[in-house]
Amino acid sequence: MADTATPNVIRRADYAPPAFLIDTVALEFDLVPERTVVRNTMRVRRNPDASHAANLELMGEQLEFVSAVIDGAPFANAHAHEHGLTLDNVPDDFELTLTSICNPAENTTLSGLYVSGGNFFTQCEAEGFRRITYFLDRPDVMATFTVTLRASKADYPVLLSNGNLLEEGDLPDGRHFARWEDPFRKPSYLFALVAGKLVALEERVKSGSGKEKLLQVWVEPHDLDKTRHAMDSLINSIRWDEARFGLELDLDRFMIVAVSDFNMGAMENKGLNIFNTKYVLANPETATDTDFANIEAVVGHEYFHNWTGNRVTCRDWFQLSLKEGLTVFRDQEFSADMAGGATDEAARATKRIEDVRVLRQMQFAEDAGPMAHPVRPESYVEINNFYTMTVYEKGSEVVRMYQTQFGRDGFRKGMDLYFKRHDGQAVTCDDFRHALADANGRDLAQFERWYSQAGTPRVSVRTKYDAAQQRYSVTLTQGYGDGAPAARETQKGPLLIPFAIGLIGKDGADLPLQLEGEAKASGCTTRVLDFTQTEQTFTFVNVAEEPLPSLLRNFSAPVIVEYDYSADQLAFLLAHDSDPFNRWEAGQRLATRELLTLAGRAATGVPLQLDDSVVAAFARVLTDESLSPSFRELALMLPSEAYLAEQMAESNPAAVHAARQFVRKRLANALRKDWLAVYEKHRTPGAYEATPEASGHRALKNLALSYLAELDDPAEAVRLASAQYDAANNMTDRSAALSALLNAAAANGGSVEAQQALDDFYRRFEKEPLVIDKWFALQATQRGSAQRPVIEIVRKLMAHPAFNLKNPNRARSLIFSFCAANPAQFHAEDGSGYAFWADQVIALDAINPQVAARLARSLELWRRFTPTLRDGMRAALEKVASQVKSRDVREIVEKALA
Ligand code: B3K
Ligand code: ZN
Repeated sequence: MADTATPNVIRRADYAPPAFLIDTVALEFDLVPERTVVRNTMRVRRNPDASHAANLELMGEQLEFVSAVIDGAPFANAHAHEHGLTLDNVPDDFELTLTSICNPAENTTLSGLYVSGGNFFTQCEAEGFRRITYFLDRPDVMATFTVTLRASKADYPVLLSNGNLLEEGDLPDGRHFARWEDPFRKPSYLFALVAGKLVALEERVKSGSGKEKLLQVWVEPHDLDKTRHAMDSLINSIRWDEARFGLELDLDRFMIVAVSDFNMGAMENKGLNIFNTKYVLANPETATDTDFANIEAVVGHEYFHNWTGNRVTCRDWFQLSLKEGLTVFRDQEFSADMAGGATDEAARATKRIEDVRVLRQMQFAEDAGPMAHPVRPESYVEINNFYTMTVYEKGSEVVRMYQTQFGRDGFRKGMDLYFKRHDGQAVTCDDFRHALADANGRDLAQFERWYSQAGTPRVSVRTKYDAAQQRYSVTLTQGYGDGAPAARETQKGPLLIPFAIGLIGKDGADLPLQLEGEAKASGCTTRVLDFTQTEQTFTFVNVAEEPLPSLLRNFSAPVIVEYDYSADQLAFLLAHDSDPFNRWEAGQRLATRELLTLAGRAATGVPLQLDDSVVAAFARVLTDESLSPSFRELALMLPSEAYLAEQMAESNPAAVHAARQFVRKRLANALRKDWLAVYEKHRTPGAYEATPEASGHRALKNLALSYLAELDDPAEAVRLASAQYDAANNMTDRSAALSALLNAAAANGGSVEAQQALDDFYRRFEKEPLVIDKWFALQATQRGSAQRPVIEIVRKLMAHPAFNLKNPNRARSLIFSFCAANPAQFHAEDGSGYAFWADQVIALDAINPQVAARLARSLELWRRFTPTLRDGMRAALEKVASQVKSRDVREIVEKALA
């Protein structure tokens, strides 16, 4: 994969198989924080399927080379350099032993081998293994690994690596060892080791075929009381993958280890998943319902990778969505099944709505900016920058579209064929598509464009009813609108869009559907149209009355639908659509339209007003006890400020904030009695229950509280919130109460109640880092006011003794929360937010480029903002560009400024 024209750009088109293969790897570690010696013995041979190369080029970074031995004899022709090790004129098939030294104690990048809280951990995906030893560190080189760990027994009593434990024992000088073997071939990015003072919650379960499996969740001793939920989630994941996909756990032992310094959520290393503590540790006092749900999803996600990612892996990193899109789809389906089984459509819809909301807010925005790329990117500078919403979330939507077309059974057939063909291989997105196509006897050539075209497709819809003929025609047109410039380059032709549609009659019930040419109505009231041309008309016959179309039901494709609904029609859909997703969608469209109109007015100083009919539509949802509480909560939550700002011709965060606040206040004051009634009715007294039902009640109740905190006279809300804060037996209620107190006090520059609660919260949870993260985040995302801008609070908190820039969770809780989740305050006209951003990106760049690059992305849409803000953002980006050191951040800011 050599560079071509532009230096440092890696291109998909340049893929070439490796000149050498490595069949076995035996690693020996002498673990010492400042100086770990790694001995790496590999069986190497020429790749019969690659062109000849005389020299073996191994990747290596930040390593001190000690020695190379080939077939037992010292090898003099080995040259270490900045990017690795070159061995000149090597034999065709040989044993190579390399010795090198690394410094885990000083490794603040959290990539490779590093120390956190006095324990050793690794993170190798994507290219961290080369920071541990010299290697062909690319996913199409797969080997079996044995690993010997040696360390001080007192300091590192637990020694873990992938696979099965072969032996362990004592060594002289207070040291001990453990030897592990992973029987499955794997790429280096799936290697892991852990060493330290840890304890485990253990369970033994029988897998589908009756084999006993040891499951362990390893944590620091004081966290053992927060492991039950992760263990339950793991057991549920194992059961689910057996039931839904016939996939069984293939190792005798499966371990999860929690670490508090971690760049992302978790990592699927074979048999030894390493997790950010945030996605493992939970009990009712410290974790919210959202945390519980996230843990279930991430535990599932990493476990499901064992088949989709590990048994079948990626040929190269351009294929990342092969494992990530597919595994996100699997974890979404898992969570939906856990919430609603296969049949409770309303409960499943809750999960679907949440996922689509994330996609639209984050992935659509990515598509509209300088980082827009296809699900299978064509090029990158730093692969870690491509673990994106597009690869993950849009990739998941692409996988979901196979299931939408073929049904669950057809999708399962495709998966079975995929494993039958590719188990043990490193393959491509095309291989996956071919398996799905072949198993279902369908030509999916056109579907390939979903992998190669960047940008969010737009589908505009025109409808016509012919009363005399009882025909209803739906004309769909697809395109990309203006799109981002980066996206336009890759657009080649129309997509195959599975477009789900229903027709609703005047009474609110679905009409039977019969397409022209069909003998009779199909019996289903939702049809998935095969929309394959730039413009295509679908005609329904025997349509007795003029229907209202319910478009893109359950969000059957990741597109933007343009259709001219009237406000009354949206209110009607919100009240009647049988598709729960579209019911929610109608409310969001209604709210978005009103909010954008209001934001336009706010931007030009025109007084704001909201039509009573909109208030009435929301009131109906609020008071409709036949709807599930979790659905009501989602339907009553207004689109986020970031999403709204992105919909404006020129993003104006202040105007969006003013508009959204105006509507929240209006809904709060107009429906005060209803909010209060809902607040009372949905309390969940007694012991905390982590069920979807109970969490739905809490969500709705706490939404009510947040609206009540908007009342012109918030005294009653403050009383309720204070009482809820004091009485809470769970973090969901306690943090919601604290948030309500902070926001109720914002207009007055703070309140005694809010400050007391904040102080209490800190004291109560001082020893729980994940809760202290919440304490920082709540303050960073709170509403501000002219006399009390949040930037000042954030700056003060940066100096708090509990703040630590080196810990990614802590950096995210304060800095990212402010820069990415408090748009109205971050985008202050005076540019103070941008100056802060630049300082933090530069500071993080020197510590941890991956985390810095994530933060850097929060200004990438700068061109879409109002002129003053645009200038401020450009200046900040230029400042970072002039000082940046890492390839990671450089790629982001250069693309943004290009
Ligand atoms: N595969 C990892 C992500 C690795 C990110 C490297 N920068 C976690 C996951 O998606 O499951
Ligand atoms: Zn993943």
